[in-house]
Amino acid sequence: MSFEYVDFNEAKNNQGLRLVVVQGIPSPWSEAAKGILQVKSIPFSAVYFDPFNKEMTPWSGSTSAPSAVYNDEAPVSDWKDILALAERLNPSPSLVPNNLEERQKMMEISAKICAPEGLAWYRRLEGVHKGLTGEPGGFPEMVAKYLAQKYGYEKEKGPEYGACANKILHSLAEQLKEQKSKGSRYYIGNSLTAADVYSATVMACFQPLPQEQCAMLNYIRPVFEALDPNMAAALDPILIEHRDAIYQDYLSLPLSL
Ligand SMILES: N[C@@H](CCC(=O)N[C@@H](CS)C(=O)NCC(=O)O)C(=O)O
Repeated sequence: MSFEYVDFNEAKNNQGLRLVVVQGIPSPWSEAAKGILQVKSIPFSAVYFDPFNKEMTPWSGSTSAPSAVYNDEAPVSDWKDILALAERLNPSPSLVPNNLEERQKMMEISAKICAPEGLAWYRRLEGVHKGLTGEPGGFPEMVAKYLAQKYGYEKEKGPEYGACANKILHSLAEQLKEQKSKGSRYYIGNSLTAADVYSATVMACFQPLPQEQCAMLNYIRPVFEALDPNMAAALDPILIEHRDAIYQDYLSLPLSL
């Protein structure tokens, strides 16, 4: 299912579901939100997040992206709230298991990827640290400064960020291997859940899809591709195999950034 981009005024004046997304970067939270809506065939229009547009934040309810604004309801921007909104707008196919234990496990894995102090969070701070300390593979300095003040960068923790991300990569790979040994290619049970979508989309921060499929800003690609030896070792091939299978079977390519 495809979607179209509209400008801010059109988005504001429209009804239905409007999704504010990051432009030119496969930002995991934005790509996961698009993916979840597409898997569930929920129509939406997308609008690019503009941190300089003073009218955008009061409307979207967030200083970041994504945000989902449905009709005249209060906007939602937390990944859990966007998932809950999608489940409400179209319960089927459900990306949240019915079984309580499986649901808890699914939310636990998803939080490891999306929550503050999760995988995407630490990977971003790792790139910020490298950018601010002049190490290769970091965000350009201006971007690093912007992200540092916005997303909780602490200089003294700089060297730990990569190790924290690696630990999570390791636990995700372990979960996929355990599932594989039971004959499943999904994180939970035997069918697609939101955890699969979050994992597939966050891999862009470690091994983005080729430019033909993921036409991202040229100064961000080297940052997302930069892997020090520990991170390269933590990025188990099963994570990329899983990503490729989920994109092939459920998500849209090329990405629309
Ligand atoms: N709202 C998300 C987090 C969203 C987020 O961190 N968005 C970043 C992605 S890099 C963003 O909008 N960055 C662009 C900016 O801050 O200008 C959540 O559920 O925690």
